[in-house]
Order: sequence, then structure tokens, then C-alpha cells
Amino acid sequence: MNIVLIYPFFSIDRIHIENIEVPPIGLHYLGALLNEQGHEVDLLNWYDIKNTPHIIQEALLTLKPDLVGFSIFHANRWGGIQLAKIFKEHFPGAPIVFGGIGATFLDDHLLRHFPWIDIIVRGEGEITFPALIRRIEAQQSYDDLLGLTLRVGNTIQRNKDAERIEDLDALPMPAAHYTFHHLALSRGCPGKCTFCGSPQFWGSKVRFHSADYFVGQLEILYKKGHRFFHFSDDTFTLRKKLVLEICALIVERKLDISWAAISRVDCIDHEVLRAMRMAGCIQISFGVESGSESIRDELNKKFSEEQIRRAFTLTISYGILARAYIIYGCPGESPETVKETIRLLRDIRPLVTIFYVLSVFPGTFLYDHFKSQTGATDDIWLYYKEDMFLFEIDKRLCAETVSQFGESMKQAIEESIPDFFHSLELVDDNELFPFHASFLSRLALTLDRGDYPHVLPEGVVQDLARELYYKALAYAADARAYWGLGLLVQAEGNDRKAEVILQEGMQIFPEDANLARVLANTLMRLGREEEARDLMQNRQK
Ligand code: B12
Ligand code: SF4
Repeated sequence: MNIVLIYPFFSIDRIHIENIEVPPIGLHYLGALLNEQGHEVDLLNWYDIKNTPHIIQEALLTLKPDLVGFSIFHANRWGGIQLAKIFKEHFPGAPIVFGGIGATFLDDHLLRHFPWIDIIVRGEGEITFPALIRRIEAQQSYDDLLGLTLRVGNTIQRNKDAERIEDLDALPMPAAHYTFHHLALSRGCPGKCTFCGSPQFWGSKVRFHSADYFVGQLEILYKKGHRFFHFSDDTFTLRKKLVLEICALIVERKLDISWAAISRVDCIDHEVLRAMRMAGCIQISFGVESGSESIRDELNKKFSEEQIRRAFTLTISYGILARAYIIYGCPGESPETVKETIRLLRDIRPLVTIFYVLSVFPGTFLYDHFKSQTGATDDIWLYYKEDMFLFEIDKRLCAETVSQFGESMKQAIEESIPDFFHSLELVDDNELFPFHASFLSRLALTLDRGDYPHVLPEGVVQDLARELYYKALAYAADARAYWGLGLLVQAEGNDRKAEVILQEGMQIFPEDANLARVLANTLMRLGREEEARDLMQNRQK
């Protein structure tokens, strides 16, 4: 069959497109599986297609789909609905199938209101979707297929849930078919946070790939040239032994990669952090959510402050950037709870904090509670609207105040950033010194050239970056530290000093292209064009 899989567009343009530009990992799994079953699969990442509508027109001329599948998060469901209509008009014989978390929890609503959507595959797709395709190909009825919601006569029928896959390794490796940098080791989460759809979608029993499968995927992507990865599990470190095995394999197979993971504050310790750092982990994000214990309780995120504090201190001490996710506009949010969050953040000193306003998604406890309390139905989603914030439905909150809460937290944290950077304490472990140097120089570079300059005053940024570069070089020689420091000193107009730093770096890292380029530039600025030319020519030989 010719199958077109589409990741549809979002209604609202984003400032940070990195949150939406990545097609769901699940589409790669499904595409790989269908490819291996002999189908022709086109996977279209159309997250921003509304800005280039001619591409839709071109696709309609070239594609010949027998079936079109859409991967729906909540926020791109209108994109899916609109594209599905266009596809139905052009290819009336091709069934339109919706899947993913956004379709699973609004199955009835979508089929009831949008007649051009034919079938919803609920939950995990790899068993139900191929089974559906087989039935369609064989022109057999699929009315009884587990995991489907569909129209039967004039009614909408929700079949029983499909079994979940026991052995995730039995799935074909998406990396053999596609190139991407988001990977997942596991499915499922034992947590029960009230704002999160993961437990209802995946279940609380967690299933894992083996270390061999996971690192095997990394290896394939590495050979394709990828060096940075996101390990996108709900909690990557849930099974410590498996993580240690993965880290050992990454080192053993000499994969020179860096990666970011998501974890929970109660799921890390010295041993696992050390292994992760040695295997290239540079960042771990933790859901802190709030500094107020009563709000954390309300969200069912029952970690103590002590656990949060310990996780951040420990993670940073291994030279891993610890990121805090904070949700505000929560039930019971007040100026006091905001102060508590600021206090906790100042205490745990995350080097990056990501703030979200609490959204209420179908498939979560918060949403079910809202419906049962108010008598509202899923038809609230008929409005052309991406998300629903808690402050829109909780009378105790108002938009303006919640927005002020966010501003005051962000401002307080920005003011504290220099303190956070000054106070870094890294473990005294010789083997980790080159990693510490790499961590500190990366931080300095982010400060100097990345996201921070606009939030910190001129001068402060440069002083901090300088401090970090020197601290890095005190741990170990590091090409990036020499390069960054050279650039910083050059930007201050001190070309002679920049030359000394860069020459020292070049002695140790003669192959480093960045160092050579800045050194050549410095030599030009010093009026030594010939030396600069020689340097660059020698490199080209
Ligand atoms: C990794 C991740 C991200 C990554 C990458 C997202 C991506 N494109 O995959 C990043 C960091 C970019 C991200 C960003 C955001 N995320 Co996120 N993210 C996740 C996370 C932790 C894992 C997703 C994952 O890889 N799952 C594993 C793969 C195998 O599953 P899958 O892709 O869903 O596909 C399977 C099924 O859904 C189904 N399926 C999927 N598509 C289709 C299509 C068809 C036709 C069929 C038949 C089946 C099918 O079959 C697949 C195979 O089994 C989930 C939580 C979770 N565990 O699911 C949250 C989650 C998806 N994210 C969530 C949110 C809210 C966001 C953000 C909006 C956060 C924010 N405020 O900005 C952004 C925007 C994301 C977006 N694109 O809308 C919510 C979504 C809620 C909702 N109902 O939409 C989740 C569920 C977490 C939560 N808090 O509840 N996220
Ligand atoms: S927020 Fe994290 S820990 Fe809580 S239920 Fe969702 S995935 Fe699990």
C-alpha cells in the first residue's frame, strides 16, 4: 500500500520552534515497521506547512495515497483536521486515520464532528495500525479490531484497548530507515502527576528496550553523522542497571556523542551520574514544578525539597547541566507560592529553568476532574484553540495575575544567574577533569555567545565567561576553552593577549579548525597577514 504519514501543523507560531519541529518518535517506529512489511511510506514533517501552502498543493499532485495517517498532539489537532479534509477531498478512496496522544483522548469528539476522519487508532500504534492496514488491503471488516474507535452505522464505536507490546526490541529499528536525534528507551511511567497524559496513555507498567537495541540505534545514527541526541523518556534513569549498561556500551563502542536526558529527582545517584557523564550526558531535565509543597502535592508530584536539592547538587557536581521545569498557574497558586518557588530555585541553582503555564490536556486527571466538576464535554475543543490553561477554568486564578507570577519568577531567576554560575562545585575526580573542562567551557560559551547576554548586563556576562574559561583550563586543556577565551579577549581589543592564548591552544590542538580560524583573524588584526595566510594554507594541505 502507499501510506502517507503526516505530522500536521500547529495553529500558533512558536518563538522556540525546537518544541514543535521534531516529528513524534512514534511516527518513525510506525514508518519503519510499515516499510519492513513492504509498504511504501511517505513521512511528512508538516509542522509549519501553513506558512508554505504551495507544498501542500505540490504534494497533492505527486502523492498517491491508499491511506493517510495523522499523528496528533493536542496542539496540532486543528492542523490535522484541516489537512485531513483536504486529503479526503482529493483522495476520497483513502481512509483517514488519526493516532497519537491528542487523538486517543478525543476519539469520540473527532469522529462525531469531523466526518472526513474515518478511524482513530488509540494508544500505542504498532500492533493496531498494521493490523488495520492488513484488513483494509484484504478488504475485510475491521469493526472488531482492538484499539480502534470508528463509525459503525450511525454510531461511534470504541473497541476495547489493544494489548501493549511486551518486547519493545521486537520492533524494527527506526534508525535503519530514518535519521533523527530523539530516541526513547522506555514506554510508560509509574508516576501519577495530575497534569500529565503519559500514565493514562502508556500505562504505569514500564517497558524497556535492551541496552543493545538502544545503543544499536545510536550507532546507526552516529554512522550517519549525528553527534547530539535527546533521550526522550519520561524518566530515562528509571532502571539504573540498564542505564549503566547503556553508558558502558557507549564508551566501549567509542561513540563520541553528547546527549540530554529527562529524569526524576528520586532516580539518580553518584554512580549513575558518573557513568552518564563519562558516556556523554551533558544535560538532565527534572520536573520540579513548584517550590510550594502544597502545590506539588496538588499536582501529585510528591518529592521533598530535600530530594530536589540533592538531585540538583549532585547532577551539577558531575558537570551535567541540571534543568528545572517549573509549572505556574497551578491550583492554589498565590504570591506566597510564587515566592516559595523563587526561594527553592535560588536554593537549587539550576543553570537553566524552563517555565510553563499549566495547561489542561485531555487524558489527564486535571481534565477529567474539570469535566466532572463542571459538566463540560469534549465539545469545548470545537473552538479554534490549541490549549486550555488552568487559569481559564479555575475561578481562583486570573490570566493577568498568572502572567505576573511568571514574569516575577523569570526576573528573579535571571538576577540570580551570576550567583548560580559562581557557585558551581564539581566533584574532585581526576578521571572527570576533562569532562569538567568541557562542561565549564560549554557554559562559558553559552553565556558569552548564547542565550544569556540579553538577560544579563554587558560586562557581567564577559566576566563570568572569563572566570569559567579559566576554571575550565585549570581542570584540563580544552580546545573550546582556548577558542572561547581567545575570542573574548579579542573582542575586548586585546589582540596580543588573544594571540598568546590561541597559540597555546594551537600547540595542544593543532587540528582544531575553530582555533586556527580565530588565530588567523587575530594575526590579521595585528597586521601579520602573511602569517595568517600561511596558517590557513598549511591547514588546507
Ligand atoms: C519526547 C517528548 C517531547 C519532545 C519531542 C516531541 C516529539 N515530537 O516526539 C519535545 C521536547 C520536543 C516535546 C515538546 C513538547 N511536549 Co512533549 N513529550 C515528549 C514525551 C516525553 C515522549 C514522546 C515520545 O517519544 N513517546 C514515545 C513514542 C514511541 O510515542 P508517540 O510518538 O506518541 O507514538 C506512538 C503513539 O502515539 C501512536 N501514534 C503516534 N502517531 C500516530 C499516528 C498514527 C496514524 C497512528 C495510527 C498512531 C500514532 O503510535 C506510536 C507508536 O506506538 C511525551 C510523554 C510520553 N511519554 O509520551 C511528552 C508529551 C507528548 N509532550 C507533551 C507536551 C505538552 C509537550 C509540549 C507542548 C510542551 C510545551 N509546553 O511546550 C511541547 C510541544 C510538543 C508538540 N510537538 O506538541 C504532552 C502532550 C500532551 C498532549 N495531549 O498533547 C506529553 C504527553 C507529556 C505530558 N505532559 O502529558 N515533547
Ligand atoms: S510528569 Fe513525569 S513523572 Fe509525572 S506522570 Fe508524567 S511522565 Fe510520569
